[in-house]
Amino acid sequence: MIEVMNLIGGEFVTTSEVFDDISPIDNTIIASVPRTKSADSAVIAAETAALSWGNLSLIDRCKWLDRIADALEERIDEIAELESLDTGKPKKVALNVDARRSVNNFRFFANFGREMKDEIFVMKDATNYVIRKPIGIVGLISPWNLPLYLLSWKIAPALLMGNVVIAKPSEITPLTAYILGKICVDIGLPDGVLNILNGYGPEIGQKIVEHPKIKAISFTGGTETGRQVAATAAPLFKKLSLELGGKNASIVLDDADLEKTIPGVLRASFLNSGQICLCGSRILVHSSIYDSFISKYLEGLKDFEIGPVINNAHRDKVLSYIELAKSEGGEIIAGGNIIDRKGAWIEPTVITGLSHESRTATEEIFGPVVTIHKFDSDSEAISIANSTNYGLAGSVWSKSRGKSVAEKIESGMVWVNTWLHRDLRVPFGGVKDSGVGREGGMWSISFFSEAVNVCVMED
Ligand code: TXE
Repeated sequence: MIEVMNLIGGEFVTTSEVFDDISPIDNTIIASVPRTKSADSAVIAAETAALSWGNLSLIDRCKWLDRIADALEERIDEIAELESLDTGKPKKVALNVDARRSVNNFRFFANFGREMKDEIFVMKDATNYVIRKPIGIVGLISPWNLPLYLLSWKIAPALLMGNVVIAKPSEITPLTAYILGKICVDIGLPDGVLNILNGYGPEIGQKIVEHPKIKAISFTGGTETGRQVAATAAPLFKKLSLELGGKNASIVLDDADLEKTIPGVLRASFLNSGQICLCGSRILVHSSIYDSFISKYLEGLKDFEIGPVINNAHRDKVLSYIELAKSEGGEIIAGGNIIDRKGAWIEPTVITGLSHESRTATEEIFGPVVTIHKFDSDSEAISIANSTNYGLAGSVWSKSRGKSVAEKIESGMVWVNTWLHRDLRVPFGGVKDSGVGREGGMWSISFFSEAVNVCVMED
């Protein structure tokens, strides 16, 4: 059994009380996790490190990100193994999505830092120099679905811009953050630059958000939790980035190439057992190709490999939505049942016949469940896609009209004839109940720094 420890000021420490980390694969206890209730010692450690880390040159911090990336890459199989153990996702998904993209997050921001240009604005009689200063101590809080991938997405730019970090991984998936901490200590990252606190969200997560010396919060998680985080942080005037839930539409227009569309829409439906906020949990199909789409989609589903969902409680939440769908008049055309094996396994489930205004089709389920709806025109598809309180992502599948439809979707990101194809320079985030702010490329640089303008009058 793994004993997860907190990382505070370069030391691995635990707490008097610990709790179990349960594997979703077979419900065995795989680790013990510190139930941390105070952020004070991490804040002191971070404060001690802040000045020297912030005074390093940008280039020196880029080199540190490279060192972290290299060290992660050396242990990439171990990281993938632990991520698969902690989340239940298939090992190859843990390797190719979670572990590789975590390494890439550090490498990307190292290179991005080296290529950043000075921001200078020249007037006829003066010159403006934009300087980006560290914020100081930043709190980074991440969810259980892509544990290291989403936490590294925050840690890399935060460190790059000279901040010191207090990171709080999900209590459900603490293992890879712990490994990251060990790797950072092994390569000699200065003490207190990266601190990792484990524990329950409403306890240590809340403590991080409310701590007066933690000046920015980057949060990824559920919309209701995001609301709580915002309510705590806003009156303290903390910088806040919220990446929340989604109920994204995969829109299949009448001219879509189904040979390419079906695999893409299936992947958007069930990758990571549907536990990615970017997943396409609503599939909108033009009525003229609906029957052909359904038969090809169900055929393709037979070969789609998924893992369990994160735990039994979440499995039961997903099941409750399948029951809700039936009560709302939905027809289960595939799946719908628990898979009879140890762990939190549930069949990939496809539901038709529901109103797009039903609760099943408008509330986030965050599991292997999709609803499929017909439409007769592009404008109707756009209206249905925009009809939920969420606005995170989406995809449009069409030979000729993808971009023009995509531009009318109320969300932060839309893919055309692909899905989850990521260029880390682009803005990532959502609108409405899917969050506030953007991260990625310059958007991360901007969030994790305080821009100061120095205007120099020419003599
Ligand atoms: O979220 P939770 P989960 C969303 C996804 C789904 C959810 C699943 O759509 O809704 O996240 O992740 C901590 N103060 N996204 O269930 O419960 C908690 O300990 C401070 C969107 O983990 O919100 C955990 O570390 N922190 C996303 C983290 O918040 C608190 C991509 C998230 O927990 C807290 C991935 C509190 N009061 C998932 N309560 C996107 N948009 O990119 C809990 N936490």
